[in-house]
Amino acid sequence: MNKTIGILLMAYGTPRSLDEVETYYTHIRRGNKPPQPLLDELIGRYKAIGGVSPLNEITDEQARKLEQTLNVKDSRYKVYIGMKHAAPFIADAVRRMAADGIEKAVGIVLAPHYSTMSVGVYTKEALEAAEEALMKLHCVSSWHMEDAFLDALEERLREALEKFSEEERRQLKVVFSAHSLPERILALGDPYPEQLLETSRALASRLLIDDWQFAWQSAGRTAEPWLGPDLLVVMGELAEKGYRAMLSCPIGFVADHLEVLYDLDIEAQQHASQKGIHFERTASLNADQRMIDALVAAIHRVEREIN
Ligand code: FEC
Repeated sequence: MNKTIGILLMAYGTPRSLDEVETYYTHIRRGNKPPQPLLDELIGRYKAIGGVSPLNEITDEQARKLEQTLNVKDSRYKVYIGMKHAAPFIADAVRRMAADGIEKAVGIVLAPHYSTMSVGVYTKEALEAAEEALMKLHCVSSWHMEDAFLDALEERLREALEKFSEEERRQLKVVFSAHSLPERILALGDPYPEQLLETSRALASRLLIDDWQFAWQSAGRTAEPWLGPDLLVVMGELAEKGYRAMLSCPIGFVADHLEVLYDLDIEAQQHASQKGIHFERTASLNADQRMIDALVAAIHRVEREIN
């Protein structure tokens, strides 16, 4: 029997060049080509962050460190990357594991909070592929309250608070955020909003932050209603209330990518300067060792549950 445990590390994926943006966007839209103005706008956002997103490189680094950390005590783990919207796709990674003779695997998504429309989609694809390949696969559903994850974010918040003057800190709003989703998830009793609030409350309580709120960001460009309030709307309201300082902490994301480097660092930053607000954001976790430790803890939790 093959004793190697496969780890399916699932990530969003990003185009590797501007030429791949159309194929990528078409995949996100479930095979529907984007209208030209939307495609041009998306290409413009990638150009604004330097042409490509660093997401694939960060995912590779996270995978390398995860395998290294898992194998410190017991070298029986092999990490495979499977992506939602770019190659290697999730099902390809599962098939590669099976071809390598892996019989048992644990899957985890590089997104800490569970939603049927995000993590649920990754895990469904992975489980279907595993069933076809006759491989045993169990997936972590969420890891938003792992101590190591909260420790890493706590440190990022402390560092970012230092960027404000003492006077600014007297009236500063901390805004936790995550990717918005269509409002219809609420009718499904989706745990996503509550899990995000759990992480926000835990961090606020660790840092004794009273003045905080949660906002949604990066809503899709579709006709249906998306969860709000949107971060930019919140910023406008804060300016009207006399706030001059805002610290953004995008707890739903673990890496630097378009939704952070464009939506926060460019779009929200421009909005803030128009509103007279000093805007900062917490640095992304990327391949921070505590982030990796959080993944390891969540993987071991699932292993204990299945053994
Ligand atoms: O850096 C990069 O190139 C990739 C950045 C990226 C991340 C990301 C994470 C999440 N998304 C989630 C949900 C949706 C839904 C739609 C949607 C659309 C896009 C588009 C781009 C994009 N997303 Fe994404 N997302 C990233 C990039 N996302 C580009 C298309 C243009 C646009 O709307 O901005 C709407 C799909 C539809 O049209 O039907 C829904 C969620 C996450 C966080 C969890 C995760 O990482 O999986 C949820 C990173």
